[in-house]
Amino acid sequence: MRAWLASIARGRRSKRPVAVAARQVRVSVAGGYHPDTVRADAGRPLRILFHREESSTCSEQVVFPAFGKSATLPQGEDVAVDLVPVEPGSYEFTCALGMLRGRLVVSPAGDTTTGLRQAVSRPEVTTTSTRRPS
Ligand SMILES: [Cu+2]
Repeated sequence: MRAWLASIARGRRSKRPVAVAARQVRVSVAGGYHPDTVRADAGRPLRILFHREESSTCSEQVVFPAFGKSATLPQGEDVAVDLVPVEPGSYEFTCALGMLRGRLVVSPAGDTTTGLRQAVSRPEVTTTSTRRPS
């Protein structure tokens, strides 16, 4: 049954590979990253648009070590960093020398409850309404 469901899920995904729109997030850079936490879903393309609002050379580079990606951020320009996070988890992004720090938090695929998960996982919120009357 599990394998069957998994094969259906796989089939659906391979039939419509472009159905998942990229999530786009803007991050401004000025003495740090604002916001400093970016959320993403595993398997869903992510575009982070960095906008550096300062001339300090400290923040001229942004590096995503876990993804082998980096970008130069000219002052006052939008620079896109495109990623496809595969594994759920928490990943750091930093300036070239690691002084400025941000975080990319990747939720498991199909998890649409990002940000609500804490509330949902509380026992008193767990619903019993899906249980069939016997
Ligand atoms: Cu720096």
